[in-house]
Formats: sequence, structure tokens, C-alpha cells
Amino acid sequence: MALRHTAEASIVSERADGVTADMADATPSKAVATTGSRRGRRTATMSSGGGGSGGPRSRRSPLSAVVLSAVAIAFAATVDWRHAATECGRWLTTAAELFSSATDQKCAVTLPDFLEDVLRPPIDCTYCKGMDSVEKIFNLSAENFEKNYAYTGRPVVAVDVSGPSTTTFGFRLFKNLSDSGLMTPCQFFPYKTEFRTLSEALGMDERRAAMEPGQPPWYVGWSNCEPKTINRLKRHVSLPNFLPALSDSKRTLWIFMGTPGHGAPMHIDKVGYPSWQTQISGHKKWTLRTPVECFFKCKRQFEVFMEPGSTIVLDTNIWYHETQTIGQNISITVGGEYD
Ligand SMILES: O=C(O)CCC(=O)C(=O)O
Repeated sequence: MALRHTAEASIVSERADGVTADMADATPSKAVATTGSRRGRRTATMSSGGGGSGGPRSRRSPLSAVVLSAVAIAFAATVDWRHAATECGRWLTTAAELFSSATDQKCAVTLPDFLEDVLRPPIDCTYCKGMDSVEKIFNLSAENFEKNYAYTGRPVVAVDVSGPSTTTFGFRLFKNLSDSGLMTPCQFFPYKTEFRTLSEALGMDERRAAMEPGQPPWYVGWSNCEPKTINRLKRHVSLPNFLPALSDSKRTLWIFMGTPGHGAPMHIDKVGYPSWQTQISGHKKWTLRTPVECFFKCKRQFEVFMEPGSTIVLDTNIWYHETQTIGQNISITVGGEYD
């Protein structure tokens, strides 16, 4: 979305300073994209000049019109239209790829928060109306999930009383995979830490990783999108069984982990789909906020406390959210998107 707004803003400024019109005059292939604005500006100039005051247009003879038309036709014949069309196609493909990679990634395009707020399209508040807490459901079935939550924008927590079925999904596994080149993230969020890469984070002093007293706190997150990595991770953890059967939910796995008191700051995402996240170990508090346009239609803030084995499902494109590890232990979660 930010990309679209940026593009629109630059078109507006080009129109305002007149550069586009001049460039389009000199570059026939660009004229296709900017015809609307050029034509609008020319018409305005011509009507003021030709409105009876004897400007250049009112003195033009039919002969000059014929000559001008002939020159225009000759000029058009010299343009390599096939080449121009290929170039146009190439630019459109690149723009489409950029846009789709931006929407595939969490926060691929980062703007200052106030700009994000001003530029995003308004959100329809139907999804939060009448909601006064985030429901927690024991053994959520696929049917219940699909009917009431999957596509309604209403968050839900699925509680699995048996807890997570893993004891191996943790720092040691991630470090081993990273050391053997099997964990190269697509995106890495260092949050407030000094780490520049995931391997730097996983290479932290063992005492720090174990939260020994006096060691600095840390919280990081990253996405795994290589099938080989995802398959290795899936040997150690089972994904929620209530997600829509046909959903492409296994393309990217996100891991967030860190020490008590730390987490992700309040933000809203621009990702393709709603997200799920399972708490594997430790405890985490989520704070959800409705967007400002829903402040008078919905409750503004919700808190959700996550325990091992619970899965939160949240459309992070319409809910502002913030997380914080609570309790005494490191919080580790795995998550993804579903369509
Ligand atoms: O789990 C976290 O700490 C952050 C999650 C998040 O911000 C997200 O999924 O967009």
C-alpha cells in the first residue's frame, strides 16, 4: 500500500512542476503513461490563448494543420513501437514483482509510524463491532474456525490443553541449523538488540542465551522460507490442525523468541494474509488495538495472554499489535499465514 501511495505522490508532483509534460514531449513511449495530465494542461493553455485574444492558435491556417499532421504521422512512423511496448511490459513486470514481494514480506516497506497511519486506506470497522474480548476456544475445530474466525477479522485463541508436543524446538536446534547453513532467514528483526543477522543473534554468549543474571536481555524474530529449513523445523513441532485444509500455510514459518519484558513494539502489518502464531514455550502478552477510525465503533484495546500450546489467530493487517514476554522464561513461538 505504501508503494502505491508513493507512486501516486510522485505523479502528482511531476504534474505540478511541469517536468512530466516536457519529458513526455521528448519521449514518445512515455507519452502513453502521461497523456492524461499533458492533455489536461495543454487544453487549459490553449483555451486561454485562443479565447478571442488573437493568440498563436487563432492565427494557424488549415495548411499549417495539414503540415503539422504530416510531420506527426512521419514521426510516429519512425518510432519503434514494438520496442517501446516491450520496454513498457518490462517496467510493468518489475513494478508488479516489487509490489508482490512487498506484500509477501512482513513490513518490507517501512515508513515512519505517523506516515503509515496517514497513508493506509481506512479500515471497515465491522470486524471489531460488539467485541469485548478475544475468545479462547478449547480444541477449536476446523469447521468452527473457518465459519467464525478464519475470514472475519475476529481474532481467536485456540487452546490445546495437552500443550505443545515438543521439547526440542528451541535455541539449540536453531543454532545447529544456522551453524550448518540450514537456517538462512528471509527477514530478520533484531528489535532493540545489537545483532545484525540471525547467525550473530544465535551466536550470542551462552550465558546471555540462558538469561544468566547480569546478561543483557534480547528479543528477535525471523522468517524461514526455504522448504528444506521448513521441513527440518516441522520435524520438531506440529502446526495447528484447524487451519483451512487447502490453505497455503506452510510457505513461510516465523519464529519469535526472547527474554521477559521484551517483544515487538506496537505496529500494523502489510502482509498478504491473516497470521497464526503458536506459543511453544514461555508466556507472552499480546496487546491488540483497533485502528483510529474504529475508536468510536469498537473497543479500542484488548489484551491476550498466551500459554504454551495456545495459538493466536490474528489479521495483523487490521489489528495494531504489540507483544511482550512475561513470566520467568524465554518465550518461543512459531507462526505463519493462511489464505
Ligand atoms: O510475536 C511477536 O513478538 C511479534 C509478532 C508480530 O509482530 C507479527 O506477527 O506481526
